[in-house]
Amino acid sequence: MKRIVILISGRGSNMEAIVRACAAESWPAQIAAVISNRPGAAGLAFAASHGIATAVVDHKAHASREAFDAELARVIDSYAPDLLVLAGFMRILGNAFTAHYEGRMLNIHPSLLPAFPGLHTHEKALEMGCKFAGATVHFVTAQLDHGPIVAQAAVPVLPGDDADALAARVLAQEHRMYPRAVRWFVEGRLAVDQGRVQQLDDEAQAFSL
Ligand code: NHR
Ligand code: GAR
Repeated sequence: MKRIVILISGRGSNMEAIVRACAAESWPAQIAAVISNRPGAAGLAFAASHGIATAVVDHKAHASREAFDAELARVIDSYAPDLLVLAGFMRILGNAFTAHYEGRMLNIHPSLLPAFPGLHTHEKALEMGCKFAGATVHFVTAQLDHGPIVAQAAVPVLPGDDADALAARVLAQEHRMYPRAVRWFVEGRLAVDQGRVQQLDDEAQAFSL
């Protein structure tokens, strides 16, 4: 059984989609813990109600980013994860942290990378007049939102969209794509070669409406 630790900061709907798929599809994996940097994160209650261990590592209780990263890694490693999943996790992680988990840490970012790394992606896509938007699952490296791409989901930008409407359309695709990508990892179906990720069964790494 592969052990998965999921990091959240808020609602946790992607975490919830992964927890449900892991159970419904009987993955050879278990969610060992859900950890939040925000004490009030709504996703913690869902995890606890499903019998999953939860923990909070509050970034505000640490004097520096390095101290936060070190405490977060200490708590994560107490659950001995094979895979670390960022699911709406909102703190930038330093080089020591990313090096420690390199090759076994995934993130979902709400844009079609390499467009719009960082925050406020839906506002930026609307501002640029993009006709498609989406989300990307990638391996996490030291460079923010630049790691090897595992999967992407594209959705149309529709006339009259505001950031909330676009975010909701993207989020529905995130909930299909992220569980699939995590399952590929735990089943050993991903190979990374020269920064590019191959799905070894030739399952589509492109998702769309
Ligand atoms: N860390 C590294 N090194 N590399 C990545 O690819 C990372 C990462 C940490 C988080 C998620 C990412 C996203 O998908 C992620 C990828 C937070 C920020 C941010 O600016 C940017 C990107 C992402 C997550 N955070 C502010 C900060 O100062 C705080 C914002 C807040 O607390 O609301 O850390 O979008
Ligand atoms: C998701 O859309 C995710 O892609 C995005 O935040 C939302 C989290 O929702 N992630 C980021 O913006 C990371 N900086 P959730 O908590 O319900 O999964």
